[in-house]
Amino acid sequence: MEKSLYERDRVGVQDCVLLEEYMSQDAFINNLEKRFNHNLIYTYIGNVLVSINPYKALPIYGENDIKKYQKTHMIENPPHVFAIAESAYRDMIEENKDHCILISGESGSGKTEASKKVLEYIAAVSNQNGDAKGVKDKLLRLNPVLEAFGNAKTIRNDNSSRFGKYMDIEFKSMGDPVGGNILNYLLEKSRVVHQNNGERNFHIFYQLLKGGTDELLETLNITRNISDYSYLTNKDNRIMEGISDAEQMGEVCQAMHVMGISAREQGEIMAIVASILHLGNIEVKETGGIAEVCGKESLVYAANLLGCTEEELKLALTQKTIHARGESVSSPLDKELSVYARDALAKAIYDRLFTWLVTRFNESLQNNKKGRNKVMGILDIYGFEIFEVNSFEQFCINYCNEKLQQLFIELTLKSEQEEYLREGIEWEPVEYFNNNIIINLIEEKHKGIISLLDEECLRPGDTSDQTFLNKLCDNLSSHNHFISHSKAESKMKKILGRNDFALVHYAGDVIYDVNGFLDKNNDPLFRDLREVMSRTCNSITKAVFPVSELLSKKRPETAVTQFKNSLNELMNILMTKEPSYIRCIKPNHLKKPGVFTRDVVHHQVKYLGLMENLRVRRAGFAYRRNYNEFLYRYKSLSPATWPFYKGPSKDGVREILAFQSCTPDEYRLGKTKVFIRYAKTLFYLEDKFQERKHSLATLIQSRWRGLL
Ligand code: AD9
Ligand code: MG
Repeated sequence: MEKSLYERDRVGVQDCVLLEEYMSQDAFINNLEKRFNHNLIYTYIGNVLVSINPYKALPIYGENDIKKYQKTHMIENPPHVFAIAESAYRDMIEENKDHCILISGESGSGKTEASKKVLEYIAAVSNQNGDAKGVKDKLLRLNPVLEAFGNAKTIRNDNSSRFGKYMDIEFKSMGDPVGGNILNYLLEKSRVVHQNNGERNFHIFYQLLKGGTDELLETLNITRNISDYSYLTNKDNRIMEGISDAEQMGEVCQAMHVMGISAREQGEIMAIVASILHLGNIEVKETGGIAEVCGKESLVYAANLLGCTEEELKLALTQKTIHARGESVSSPLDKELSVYARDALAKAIYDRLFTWLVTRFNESLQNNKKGRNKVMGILDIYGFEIFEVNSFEQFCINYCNEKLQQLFIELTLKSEQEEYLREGIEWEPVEYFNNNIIINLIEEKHKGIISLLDEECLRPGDTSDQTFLNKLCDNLSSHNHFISHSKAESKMKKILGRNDFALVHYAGDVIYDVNGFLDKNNDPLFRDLREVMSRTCNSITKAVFPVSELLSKKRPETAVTQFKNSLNELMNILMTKEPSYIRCIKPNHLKKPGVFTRDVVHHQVKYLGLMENLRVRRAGFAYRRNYNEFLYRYKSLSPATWPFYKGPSKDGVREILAFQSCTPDEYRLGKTKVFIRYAKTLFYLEDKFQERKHSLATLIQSRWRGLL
């Protein structure tokens, strides 16, 4: 176990801001590795927590650990996710400020686990007299349901969240939780109909098949056999080691019950889940270019469960009706379009069911008491992604990370600036890379990538992913952060295909393949299907396909515009709060404990912008401390303050620094705090302090011996 903030050789430095080798990425990673090898998975960069996934259960989250962090300051204990939670929670109550904890990192790095630890900590330390038990119970029960419907096994993580989540917890002034609200982002709905090798569909499908009662399965006309369902059997690896789908089904149902979802509603939810499995089994054949549903059984089951007639569903899956000037004309679909329509329906139903669940949870968590409460937000959102092939989803995710990076820089600089102002210290400009230029490239009105994509999606006539790419190249070629095939330098040209464009993100270059951009952005669901769904007897399906949507003359917003708007709303929410950051890193791609692969970590340090973090944090003053605290620790370092000192603490600190020959360049004296510019100054003082402590201890011992 670590002893002090300053212990730095054996187990590395707890706060990288104090690393002596200025800015070296290698030194930074060495430090993380040293600590990881001692099971010290947490390290600070100032008040940013870096967390490395240990891939094993560490005994650091027990009741005693919670107690250890309760009512303490961050510097009093070793770095920990509890320290971040404590500091945000305490500051929220004492300073009456809204807080948010922003968790980022690549898939499998431990974001969701960290968010759960924050929740558990808050639940443990708040409202210990128990009258908010109901709300706390709900907050803790949310995750199993959200994970059942929103998580899946991927090659990177057996329990990968396939959606972004921002959750607000509301507190009364004394710090008791009274409610909450969740915002969900961009569920990866394509997983409902297709999974890559070694991956699974969303957990709930397997949980239902393995854990549903015989009676339920009979009602839903489903078997326990995963291989009976084409949406579940595209690939291998269906059974997840160590996790029991059957057991989790029980937990999910119980959690839904606690969240106020009635037995009838739960029945409807499971009917929808099963109907999707049946939809996937509907086979389509083609005669003379006209699609025809074959194998009626699945069609009948799906229609029954959704609450429409078999005929209605069949027609909507095989034809398209165009309404114009009061008349409607139907034309048959070919097989390809019909399969496309079927899959689009499955995806849409699932996606809307997920949002319905979130809405229901929000109703259940709503705090009806009037009055302004304080809020703590937790953001568990996808980190920067760069795959072999990067598509529309990576574009959205990386755009989101650009926004979060911008927010980080703005908020950090803002809070630095405010602190300097408060302390009466002259503001010294910090050099950093401002990623506004990339955000503008993506979201600028009329000229940015999003506008150009929407334009191409809404433009009548012959449009395709290729025409979109041409449009990007025509409009953006001169932009420094946009690389087209024709503009690419020879090295890049080799890897940049004809369907690709590249963006120079703050975290590095990413090549995007335009294939599928238009379709994913338009996300069409034929009107015939929407109409049928709006008339179903399953009240959830009916509610999530409202008639008003059919009547509306307005074109629905494209996927990217919806995402942009919801991100901007999120930024506005976050801007008003005091942020804390948890940056998660996975130490290897093998999901194994004890393995620290430098290359793998290096890559993430880059994509998380951690060196940029460090630079911004260290640009001004590496270290700051209250006069009283500083004096208390170092008073033995000057004859003016040792052994007794009664004057103002600021003067005492000045005496200490002068006696230790610190130059004016090394520090500033603010109104309540001393600011130390370099880590080396602090280490110098600390070494002196340790020496002095040692010699004082020896002196006292020898006096005692003399007395004896
Ligand atoms: V994804 O973007 O949703 O795919 P996350 O959320 O970053 O991803 P997650 O929290 O799900 O990753 O962690 C992945 C797995 O690592 C967990 O299922 C645990 O098995 C393991 N993990 C993560 N953090 C810890 C920890 N602090 N202690 C022990 C951990 N195991
Ligand atoms: Mg997750």
